[in-house]
Amino acid sequence: MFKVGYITIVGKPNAGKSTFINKVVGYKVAITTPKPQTTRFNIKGIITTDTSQMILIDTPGVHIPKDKLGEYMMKNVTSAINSVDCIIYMVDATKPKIDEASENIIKNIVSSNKNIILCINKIDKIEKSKILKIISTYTSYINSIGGNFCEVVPVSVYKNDGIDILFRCIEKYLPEGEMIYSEDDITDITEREIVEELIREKALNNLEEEVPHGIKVEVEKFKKRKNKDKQAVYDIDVNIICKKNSHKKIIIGKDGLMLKKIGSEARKDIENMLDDKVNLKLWVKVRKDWQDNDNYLGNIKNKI
Ligand SMILES: Nc1nc2c(ncn2[C@@H]2O[C@H](COP(=O)(O)OP(=O)(O)OP(=O)(O)O)[C@@H](O)[C@H]2O)c(=O)[nH]1
Ligand SMILES: [Mg+2]
Repeated sequence: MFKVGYITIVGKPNAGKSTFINKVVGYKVAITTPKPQTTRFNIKGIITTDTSQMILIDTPGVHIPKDKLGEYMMKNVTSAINSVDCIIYMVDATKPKIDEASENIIKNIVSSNKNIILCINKIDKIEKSKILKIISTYTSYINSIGGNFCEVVPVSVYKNDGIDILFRCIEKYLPEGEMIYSEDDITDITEREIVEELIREKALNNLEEEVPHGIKVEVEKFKKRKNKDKQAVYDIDVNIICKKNSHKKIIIGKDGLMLKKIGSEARKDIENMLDDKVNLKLWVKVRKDWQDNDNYLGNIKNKI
């Protein structure tokens, strides 16, 4: 009785969705930062065991879009909700208030008629006695709009606490079937895309306020060659696109130091992933209003 199915993880920005997917897949398929709105498109993490194949979909944090980029991000979420067997609704235990954004997410997932698991993350940061109150607040709300959670699982992704229970819960709601992906597959994101995402992660970590949220990273060249010592080297050329000249200045930094920092942090992670040396070149370009221009949003649109 092998089980196989799709599970999507939805929630507000910063709930820990991408951290969760990386932890359970055992590989960094999605970037994570302390800043909200890190993830921009759906990323699959595939877990195959003796009893099941779970295809988990990490989605962008739900927010009110300000531009086309935001609209496509939210369309990624809607399409993930409607194409799965089970939904994990992830809530940050340190920010348990049900606000308008939470209400909208809950209404949306209830109207999809799927099995919904409430997963309360970051319980390492709160007193255990508070968990029951959070559960009852969310359960009362979903019941008041005619829905219900089929399971409720408090977890700490950091401490690996509750994850095995969550997995057993998910399996219950998956249909029987044959494997969709091969046993070795862990994700659908390509190496090129991971490179772009890793550079964006370093930009988010090093730059303040709206600057990193206004950038897009595009790999222009991604080529493997042998150097004179016959060692493999990747030549990777990348454009960091931002929307204003003033942002470009900040990204480059005084004497180019900020760009160097972003580049050297990203290079380390990229070398780790590719397991070879990397020659990384970064250029910063200004494209006004790229966030509202379909020509620059293709990769995010294609994930819907
Ligand atoms: N204390 C604690 N922090 C966590 C836990 N899981 C994730 N975090 C932190 O929460 C922050 C947000 O994590 P992400 O995984 O990027 O959150 P996300 O839900 O994917 O956010 P978006 O992509 O913006 O929607 C990061 O700083 C994580 O390190 C946890 O179990 N405990
Ligand atoms: Mg994320």
